Parts: sequence; C-alpha cells; structure tokens
Amino acid sequence: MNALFPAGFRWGSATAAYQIEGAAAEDGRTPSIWDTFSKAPGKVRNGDTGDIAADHYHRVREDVALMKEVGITDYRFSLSWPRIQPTGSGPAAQKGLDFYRSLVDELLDAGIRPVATLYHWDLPQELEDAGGWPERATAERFAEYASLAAEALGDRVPTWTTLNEPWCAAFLGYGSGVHAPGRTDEAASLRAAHHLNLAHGLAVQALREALPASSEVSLTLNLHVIRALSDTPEDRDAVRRIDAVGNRVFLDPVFHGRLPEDLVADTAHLTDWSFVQDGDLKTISTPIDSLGVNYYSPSVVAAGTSETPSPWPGASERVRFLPAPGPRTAMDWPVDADGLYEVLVRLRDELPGVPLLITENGAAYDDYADPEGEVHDPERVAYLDAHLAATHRAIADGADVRGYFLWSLLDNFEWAYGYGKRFGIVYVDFASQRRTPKDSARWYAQVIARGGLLR
Ligand code: IFM
Repeated sequence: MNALFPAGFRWGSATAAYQIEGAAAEDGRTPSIWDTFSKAPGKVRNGDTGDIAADHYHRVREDVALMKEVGITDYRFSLSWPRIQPTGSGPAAQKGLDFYRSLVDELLDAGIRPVATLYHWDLPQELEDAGGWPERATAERFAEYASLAAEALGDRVPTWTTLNEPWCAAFLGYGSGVHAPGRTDEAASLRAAHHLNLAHGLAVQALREALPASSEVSLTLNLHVIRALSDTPEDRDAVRRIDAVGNRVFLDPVFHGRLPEDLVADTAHLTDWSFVQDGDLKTISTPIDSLGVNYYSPSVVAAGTSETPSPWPGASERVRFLPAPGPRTAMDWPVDADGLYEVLVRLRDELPGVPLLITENGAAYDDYADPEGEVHDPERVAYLDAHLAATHRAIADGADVRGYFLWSLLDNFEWAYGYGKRFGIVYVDFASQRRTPKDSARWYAQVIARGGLLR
C-alpha cells in the first residue's frame, strides 16, 4: 500500500538569501556578518563567499519555473536584512523590497505559496559592530525590521517565520566561532541565545500588528536528537545537558515562558543570566501558529569532555560526542530517519496543539554532471524517501505535521563549507550558473503528484 499524505499537505522546498542570491553589493545592499566572515582568511573553505552564489537575484524567473516543474506547493526563502534595511535601522530600501515583491509575484503567478523567513543568519554588519546578538538592542532592531518587511509584503505572504535555527546563530556564531561573526565567547553565546529569543517574541508582536489576521507566524528550530552511548546515569546526564542547551533553551521560553532551570545551573560559572529582564519571558512566549523543525541527523553523547571553543556552553566539560553508526552523507552526517520520527513524536507529546512543519530536511552528496549532462543522485533519493516515510509514520502516530520543505532547491553556499557541499535537487554549475534538475528533482515531482510514496 502506498504511503499517502493527508489532503492539503504542503510540499515545499527551502533556500536562504545569502546561500543563493549573490548580488552582494547591488541595489543598496550592505555587508552582513557573513560577507565579512567569508572574506576573512581561513574561515570558509576555498575562500568561497556569497558574492555571486547561485545568482538567484538575477534568475528569479528561471528558478520559479524550476519550482513549478517540480510541482512544489510552498517555497520557503529568507529575506536579506541588509538588502531590506541596509544599516539595520531606519527606513526600508525600496529596491531591496522590490526584489522580494517580484519574487513573491512570480511565485503567486506560478501557484506557489510564499513562506518567508526574516532571519537566516545575515545580520547587518553594522549591528554586529554595535555588539551583535549578545546586545539587547539587536532584538529591538529586529522587531523594527520585521515591521518593515511585513508592511511591504504581508498582503501577499501568508506564512512568516521569525528566525531560522537560532541555535546556530548563537552557539556556532558566538560560541565555537565556526559561523559568522566568528566569536568564541561562551558567555556571549548565552546572551545571544536569549536576545534571539527576545527578537523572536518582539517580532511576533510586530508581525501580528502589521499582518492580516489570517497570517501564519512561526519559528524554525534545528532540534537535536540526542542518544546516550549507554544507560549509565553519567551518559544520561550528558543527554540532559545537550538537550538543555540544544533544545530547551528555545522550547521552554517560547512555549512555556520559562528558562530551563538545569541550564541556568549548568551555566552558573559563565553567567548569572541577569540580562533576562522582567517581562522578557512573557514577550518571548507570545503565541505562534506553528513550529518549524529542521532535521538532518542525530548525535550520540557520553560523559566526558569536548574540545573548546565549543557550541555547548556549560556542557563541553561534561559531554563528549561520538560518531553515530551507519552510512554518512558528504557532510559526514549519519543517515538516520528514525531520528526525524523521534523528534516529531516528542513534539506531539510535549507541544500538543502546535502544528508542525518540517522546514528543512535533505542531504549533501558529491554530485557531478555525467558526460550526457545528467546528474544521478540515488543516495539523495534514498535519504529523502526514508525521511518522508518517517514523517508519514509520525503522522499516522498522531504528530500534526502539515508540510515538508526539502533542503534545498538549488546547490548553494553551504556556509563554512563553501560551494563544496551540494544539497540541491537542482545541480548548479557555479561557473556558468547553468541549472540541471537532478534525478531527485524528478523523483520529488512524482512524490508530490502522487501525494506520497510508493510502497
Ligand atoms: O544549509 C544549511 C541551512 O542554511 C540551515 N540548515 C542546515 C543546512 C545544511 O547545513
């Protein structure tokens, strides 16, 4: 029997501004922290930058036509803050907004629902120079930017996501320093996490004011699926610590209006959390309409120590990460679709009544165009098939999953890995910018047309 998804299931694909747009200095856009970081020697493999990326800024028509060919119902993209509000404060840049207006028009003409993310890591450099996410003012600026974007696009964009993966922005950006802005200060990374939560809450309020009442407002988290190496109390405590600083640091404030007490205790040597002001948790827990979940692979942990600088403040002295078993993608990430099922049923149990969207899932492999110009990617098809099957199983078991956004539509700038890691279902030859749908694009088109998987 085939594994069909509920009627109205949203079949999407996702991208992010800095990873595909290029046109880094056009029409008034100013540098973001990723422009600065990628130009600093040794930060991104091969010295790659997002200056040109997949040149999507100049190829919107062609790219929307590709989406239409695949048959996606929803397209998740992010807005570039420094394109819309070049200095991170003050009035909007109309040319920047025009780009998104034309993208949204093109999508609507193609019958594809736009799903906009306000922040996918491209903080205006000027705001980082003023202190960045560890500073409260950045959250306030973010809410102003959210208002500008919603006023300009809110009549035509039905779904809004405040932040993409604030864990990465806070802990990779300010803790381990492998992402922009590249700081290595565990205490600052905790302040950043709180101010990202606050930015989310303030932006939800700003969006509600500016958007039509029917709009959907959401947040996307990369929730960590953490397995203990053994059942010893020490290894189980390692899971608890990573769950606190990987998951509950966002879930508890956003959905329950509280800080995880164990996280506050685990990090007492780093901070007294006095940057959390009265009323912040109430703001952060302003209700939202759905939660976006990004899932790629699980982690295995045990008692021990990790290398520093670490993206796990308060946990690196007590937890070590071990290689998870099984096949791996080109990112060296284990392929484990059960992890997706586990995170979905966890949310079913912990957040009853909150609809879920899988806002990212996908895999990088070492794709190449063969002499006939075709790109065969059977491993990606197998990965996607297994993860959609896990999603189907979670829905059958009561998880309220409303949609799936495949990461990614196009090969793109994979952050610190540059262009060497290809996640797209459409191959991009970055020298010519020629796009070639991979086998996985045709496979996904069939899944969408059928409404599910062949079994
Ligand atoms: O490319 C990224 C994306 O920007 C955020 N989530 C994970 C993807 C793969 O690393």
